[in-house]
Amino acid sequence: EKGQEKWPRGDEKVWKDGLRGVDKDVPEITKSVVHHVQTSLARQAYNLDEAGAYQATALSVRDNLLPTKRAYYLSLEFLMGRTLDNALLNLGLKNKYSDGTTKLGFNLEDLLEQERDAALGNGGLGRLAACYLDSSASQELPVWGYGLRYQYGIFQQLIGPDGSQLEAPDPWLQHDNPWELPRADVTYDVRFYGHSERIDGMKAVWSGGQEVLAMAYDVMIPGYATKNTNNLRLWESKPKRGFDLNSFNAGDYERAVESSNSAAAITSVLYPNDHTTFGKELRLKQQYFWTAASLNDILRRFKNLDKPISEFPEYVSIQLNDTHPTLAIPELMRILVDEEDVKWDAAWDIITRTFFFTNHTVLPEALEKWPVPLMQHLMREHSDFKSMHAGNLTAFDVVSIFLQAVEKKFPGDRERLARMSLIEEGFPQNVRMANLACIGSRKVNGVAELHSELLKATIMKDFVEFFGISKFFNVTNGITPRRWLDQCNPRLSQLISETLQLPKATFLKELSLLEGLLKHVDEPALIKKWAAVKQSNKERLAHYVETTMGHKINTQAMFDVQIKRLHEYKRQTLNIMGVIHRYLAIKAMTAEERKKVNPKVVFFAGKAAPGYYIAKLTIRLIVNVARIINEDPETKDLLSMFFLPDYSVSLAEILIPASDISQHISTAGTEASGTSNMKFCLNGGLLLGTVDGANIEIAEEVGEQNVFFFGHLTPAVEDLRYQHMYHPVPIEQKCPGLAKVINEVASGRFGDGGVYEPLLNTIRQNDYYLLTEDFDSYIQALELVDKAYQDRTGWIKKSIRTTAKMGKFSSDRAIQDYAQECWNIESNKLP
Ligand code: T68
Repeated sequence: EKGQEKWPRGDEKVWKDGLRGVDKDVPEITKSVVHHVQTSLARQAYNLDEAGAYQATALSVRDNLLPTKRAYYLSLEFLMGRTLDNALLNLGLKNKYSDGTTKLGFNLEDLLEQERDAALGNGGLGRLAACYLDSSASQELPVWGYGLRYQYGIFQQLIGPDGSQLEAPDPWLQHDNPWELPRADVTYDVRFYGHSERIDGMKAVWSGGQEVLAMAYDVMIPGYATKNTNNLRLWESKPKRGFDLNSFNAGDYERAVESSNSAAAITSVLYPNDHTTFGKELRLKQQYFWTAASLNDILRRFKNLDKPISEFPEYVSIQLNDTHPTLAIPELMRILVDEEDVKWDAAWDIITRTFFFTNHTVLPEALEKWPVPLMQHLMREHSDFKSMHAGNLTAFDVVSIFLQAVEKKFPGDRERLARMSLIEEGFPQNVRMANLACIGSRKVNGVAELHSELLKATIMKDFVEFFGISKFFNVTNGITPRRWLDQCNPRLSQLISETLQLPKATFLKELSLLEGLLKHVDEPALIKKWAAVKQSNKERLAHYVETTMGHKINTQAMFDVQIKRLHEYKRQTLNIMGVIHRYLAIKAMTAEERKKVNPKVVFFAGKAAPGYYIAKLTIRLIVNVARIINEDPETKDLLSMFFLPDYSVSLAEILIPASDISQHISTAGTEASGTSNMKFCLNGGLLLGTVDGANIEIAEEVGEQNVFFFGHLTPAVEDLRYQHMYHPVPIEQKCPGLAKVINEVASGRFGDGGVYEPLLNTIRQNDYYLLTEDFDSYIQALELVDKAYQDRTGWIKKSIRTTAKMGKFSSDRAIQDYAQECWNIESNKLP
């Protein structure tokens, strides 16, 4: 009743003890109810009414019916994009909110444009994490994400006057972020540097150094068409004490703010490098800070269950998204052995039943390694691998114990030992994170069939021989059809719903139902409507380009799109060389011949790592070639090209539905999976690609007659590289078509002649990514694409067939694979 409240209600001590979750005298029931108030309801004793108390009590009772296991997805990147539209669609409230805002004098679509992307990721790996959260919540699977709350996301890309990429910071938190809930009540201390001492020859106590505070921010992840909401917990680093008053009093202001500065620095910025490692101390600090805070949180939640620590893996599975969170393995060892009194063997057993590791690349330069001295400096305890007395083993004794086991299985095989060791010898020594992640995990997976096979045959070969094949498996990536069909292409989603006579929610949750489209593929009415949807999406893109870049686009032309991080292995260079080749060909044609040309607009977008010189040069070349050909009155109606700056999730949502054809043209064996290939195909875009990554599985689904494949296959790549190395053939001989294009660029036809030499030399010399080997078949494939596009009805049929067969690539399926193969979790669905 009003006026007579006493907060909290009941016994204050009970509430407090429950929150601490440690006092064994407090009855389990109150503890569990308080736990639900605090975590499930995110409320506190001070504002809890009866309805809330009912919810918490019911949840506590429900726990007795289903003791749920949780999976945690540890990812240094979550590329979420915008949230409002997604939340409205997932909640089924978009139309109502649209009416509501209209009544208030605002257009909902305009309001959606106000939102800034949450761009806490580089590319595929980060966006995959975001899709997986959506699928977990939508399927009511208890999967929580853990990441970092960077002050600055991926840099903003600008194009300078000379066509080069410029980088500006992305202060995405400048305005209030309504999608996060600061949790000042959820904090942990994380220690760096300092020293550790062994007490009684048993436990180590770590002290001194720098202590920083990890504070949680919770991001709600609404499931689609369900009340279920999962949580993404992002950590922010804060100074533990703020100002150091001693220094301050001594009048040394700079020293006083220093500690606060360096604590805040840990989560200040997302590292913009994909596929390279830099060995920066701050990056390692990020990794340790994040894994330590997340493990503390996971452990605290586990302790609320009051189960023996040996049962930890029965309640907790942790997925490592690449090697970035691998420090969680030694950190959990440290906690178990030094803080929880678990014996070394038992602790290692818990570890290897808890962790699962996903690898995202086989490129050698992308495999993480950290210098041993840096690790030693930063994390005293973890790198204390000298002290090997019984009962006094530390995390990195894993090295010797593991190698002893290898030696036992393969006696005398010194080379094998050296390859499998966690330590790579050298000055300094390095820790190989992939080896550590592999031996500390229950299972290891790649992200597409071919990639998983390559993993087993290359970087994990020795480990397959040691552990056996069953530790290694594949989960082909997936994408969420909520964002990548319904949200980005509402017209297509509506047309599919009408054609299948199914509510959207039905096929958006069971994507294989799209196969029902095959029955209708020959219906002229559907073909017409399908084409109209594509046309309107092309007009939307053209409108975007006109308003942002001031260029008018011929929307009757074929739209050809390549959007992804700039990287030599992804071969944007092959695409640009193909465009120049086409330009030169059209220039050489008679007016009569030109009438037969299929008009085309080529779109590029993507960021280059700020220190990746060749990738940045590629952007510069694309921009400058575009400037010439878009202004050439002879050809511009037949061929134009655009580099759209500042690629983002939101820009992808405009580009993908508008594409007729998209390019996924990596050197065979280099692209682990690719996920944008799936997004384009789901939206009825056809695929031009190499036999690589998930392209292969897409072709298996839609049939090879509906994709355009070219280029050498993976088994040939190694031999070809060997040939290039030891029996080089001049490019004029090897590939005259490409040589001609390169000479045009070198001659300065597109400006800045000399500046492109380093880029051109990567092809002329060595040609590691085999452009000279694939160029001719690439040009042939482009011709086949043109030919197919001339038959517009045939093309639309291919488009419908492609969409129809995308069921496999739903991230719902991928998450089910993980849930069953690894996590052993079930849906929390309530009756
Ligand atoms: C991508 N990797 C793969 N890495 O390249 C792509 N790396 O084939 C795959 O589809 C995708 O992962 C999802 O599995 C990345 O995106 C990174 O972004 C990255 C970031 C930091 C360090 C290393």
